[in-house]
Amino acid sequence: MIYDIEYETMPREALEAIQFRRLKATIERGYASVPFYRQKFEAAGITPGDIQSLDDLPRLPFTTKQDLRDNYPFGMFAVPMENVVRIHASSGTTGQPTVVGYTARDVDTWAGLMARSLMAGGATRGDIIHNAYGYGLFTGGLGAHYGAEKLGASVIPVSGGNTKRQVVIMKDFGPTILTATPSYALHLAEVADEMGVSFPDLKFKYGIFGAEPWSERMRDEIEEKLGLVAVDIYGLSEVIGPGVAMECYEAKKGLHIFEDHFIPEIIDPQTGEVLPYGETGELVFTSITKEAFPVIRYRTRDITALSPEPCICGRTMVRMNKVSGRSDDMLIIRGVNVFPSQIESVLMEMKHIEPHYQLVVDREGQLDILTVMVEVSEAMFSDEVKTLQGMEQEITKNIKDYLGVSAKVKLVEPKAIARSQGKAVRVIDNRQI
Ligand code: DLL
Repeated sequence: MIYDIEYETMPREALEAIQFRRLKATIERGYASVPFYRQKFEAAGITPGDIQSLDDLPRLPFTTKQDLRDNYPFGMFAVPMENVVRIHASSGTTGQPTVVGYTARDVDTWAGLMARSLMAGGATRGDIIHNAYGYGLFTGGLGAHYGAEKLGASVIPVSGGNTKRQVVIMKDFGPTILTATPSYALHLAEVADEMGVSFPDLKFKYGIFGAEPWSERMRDEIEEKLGLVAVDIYGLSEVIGPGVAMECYEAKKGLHIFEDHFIPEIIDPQTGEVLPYGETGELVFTSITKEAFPVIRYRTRDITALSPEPCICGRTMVRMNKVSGRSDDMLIIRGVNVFPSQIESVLMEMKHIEPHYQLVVDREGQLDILTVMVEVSEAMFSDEVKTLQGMEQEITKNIKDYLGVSAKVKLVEPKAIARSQGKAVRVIDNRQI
């Protein structure tokens, strides 16, 4: 029995009453146990007693990634170390890693959330879950693993890498659910193909993919190549790991946020002002049940919008749109803002293009130069150079027409772009060097 499931269809008022009670407790504990929060509150002239309703949440100061870094490694923990049973860390591609901790109860909460996520994504206790998220400091592997066990499914803890061996396991064990990053899922299918294994003929029904942005067009591509239903899962280490929000397989349209544990807000990233439903901005989360590492108004830097529209699955929890990218991944090319996922959408519209691409940004003088490297199908590449040139021009035109950005397009041979076992590296920004 997965506890907490009743929250998913609760009337708004009842849910908000629970949220407020939990929020109060989190704020009081954060204030009492984490010097950082006390100082921040004091500087803002606010005490926990000033928070009288959910509407008062925006009065609290934000917490940023930099704040977590300043308190590296354990300065944000709200419980003594003897109560911490697990430590994870985010990869820290843009600086010092962020370290997060869990009490035994937090691990249990997280497992419950992941079980609920897997269920929303189509998994049942009768399923065999091939878990190709990386195990280790990254939260993907262990997060999905504990959730699968909590659900009562059978989990294969295969992690990322050893791709050929994974294909053999998939063929022999007959897993029915695949959990992986979308880019690694595509790589699995590609290697299967090289080994003469038809991926769509395997037993997979659902793929639960996340940890990196992927466009709707990429979803179509994956569903076709892998022969499964692809659903999106979202989360971040600072908030708990995967299992913060999840698409339902019924609608596949927006991710239900587990609001009995996390309160979402969308803010204008420039002014910090809270934006209404439907407007796109930066996602902010307050955790309301975590013990070891509570976050209060944490700025995720992820860009999305919230929708309270009822869903055909019956869940009443607010949905967030697919994350288009992080504000720090946004490229500003000669004044035009563009996310890699938007370029992905344009590329995936075209025939003979493979779902493997990389964006290279250089600076020549004062000008930013964007080069889009994308693989084309084998047949195309062996064709005449003239055809390739025509295709490059067509992609350049489409990118300009749809996104307003001038890009150089370079078609490359199949498998020319490095494959990743976890999150794909979509952007190489040479401007920072
Ligand atoms: O990526 C947790 C996770 C694991 C989520 C497995 C889903 C599946 P971090 O390594 O801390 O945690 O990275 C979090 O990844 O702020 C987003 O920018 C991005 N991200 C995560 N899920 C999605 C998604 C895990 N579904 C950061 N769509 C987040 C787009 C995502 N971006």
